[in-house]
Amino acid sequence: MRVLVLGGDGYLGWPTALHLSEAGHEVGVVDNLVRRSYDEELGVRSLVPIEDMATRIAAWQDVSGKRLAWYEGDLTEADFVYETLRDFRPDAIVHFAEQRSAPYSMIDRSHAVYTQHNNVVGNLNLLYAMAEIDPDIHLVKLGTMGEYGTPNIDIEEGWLTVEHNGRTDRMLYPKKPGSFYHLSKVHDSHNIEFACRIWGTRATDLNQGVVYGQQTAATAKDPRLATRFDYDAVFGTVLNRFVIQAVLGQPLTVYGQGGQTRGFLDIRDTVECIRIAVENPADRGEFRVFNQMTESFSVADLANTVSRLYPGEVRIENIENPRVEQAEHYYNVKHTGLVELGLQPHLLSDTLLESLFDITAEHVSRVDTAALLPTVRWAKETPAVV
Ligand code: NAD
Ligand code: USQ
Repeated sequence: MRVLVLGGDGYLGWPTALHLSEAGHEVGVVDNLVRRSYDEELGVRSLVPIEDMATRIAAWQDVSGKRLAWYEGDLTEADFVYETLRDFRPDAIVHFAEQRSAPYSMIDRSHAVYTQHNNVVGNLNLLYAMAEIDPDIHLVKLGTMGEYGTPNIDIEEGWLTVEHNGRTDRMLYPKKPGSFYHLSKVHDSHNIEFACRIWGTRATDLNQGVVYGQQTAATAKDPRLATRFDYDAVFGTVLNRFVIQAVLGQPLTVYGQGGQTRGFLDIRDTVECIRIAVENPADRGEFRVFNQMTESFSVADLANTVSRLYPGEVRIENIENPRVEQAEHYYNVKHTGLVELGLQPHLLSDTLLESLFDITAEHVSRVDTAALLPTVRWAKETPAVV
């Protein structure tokens, strides 16, 4: 198949592009490289050094003999989106290309507006271009488990059958997200479902949990193929951060008491889930939703696991939670769709954590420890009464 990977310079997009290429697909990569400029804005960098796109693509050709097509541009510019689709003529589009940090979206008004504009407008341009150029294209869109929030009922895969006053309907599962970033994904999901309903678009929305890990079979083949590994409090995700904090001898920053529970998956499962979704397309007009996670853990469980497995001393610190989120809650998620299509999950293992300790130790001198502590707060100070 011809597969266009949007956001192909990112943490997950780059390994996915390689995985799809290795599986025999013709792959095109699209990115505006904005993720690299967030690093400059925040004064941080990936723990593992990453190459520029020209070097990455040349390295993949050296290693595999396969070419990747490269399109540099911004999805919020409609002309660029239309030209890219006309040129590459994809059978499937994997859409990772969004601002994906919850804390970044909560810095202030302008970061919230940027996040929602970037994500919602980029996705809407894409839906129009697909419908007008080739409505048969299958969109595989990265959503997030955080769209659902933490409701006090079981979380289904995207849809819920509701009985109300004696009548029944199948509705999109109600959403209660926890940041302006997570909200942008809810807006995207609604726009995609509407496009499927009115234009017959085919789409798979992958509500992915928090990803951990840094290597896949393809990226491990050459250091020039490495993907990014973020440790800072804005872009670093929780388990990756705990691993890095342990190796640095810094306290693991558990927000609050750590009773928050989330869905997680290994980066090797991310790339495989995408391959499975691409190779098993949704039907025309179908808005298909999969919950892309393999296990649930509380933040406290994760900190204790890292502390148990790290060979040195580890300190766990319960710091004031900078976010507004439920401290303790029910969490029971249905996630059978991808397993039914053949996913064989890599569950969190001692060997994976040990390999992450080694990767971190190799690059530890690149860390700026000041970037580890959270500075973005969800709550607003109450304005003074005058
Ligand atoms: P990332 O920030 O590393 O990658 C996103 C890429 O998209 C970046 O390279 C960025 O430059 C590009 N991009 C952003 N806006 C763009 C635009 N307007 N036009 C073109 N390119 C643009 O993020 P990631 O961790 O690889 O996440 C990828 C996707 O998966 C995101 O949509 C994210 O919401 C979702 N997701 C990530 C996680 C996780 O734990 N990392 C978990 C669940 C869902
Ligand atoms: N947390 C800590 N300590 C830390 C960092 C985080 O206790 O040092 C807690 C947070 O309070 C939160 C949980 O860990 O309860 C997860 O936080 P996170 O930063 O790892 O993940 P999140 O902000 O939810 O976002 C990440 C990705 C995002 C993706 C999402 C999947 O950045 O792109 O959408 O995971 S999900 O959480 O399922 O929505």
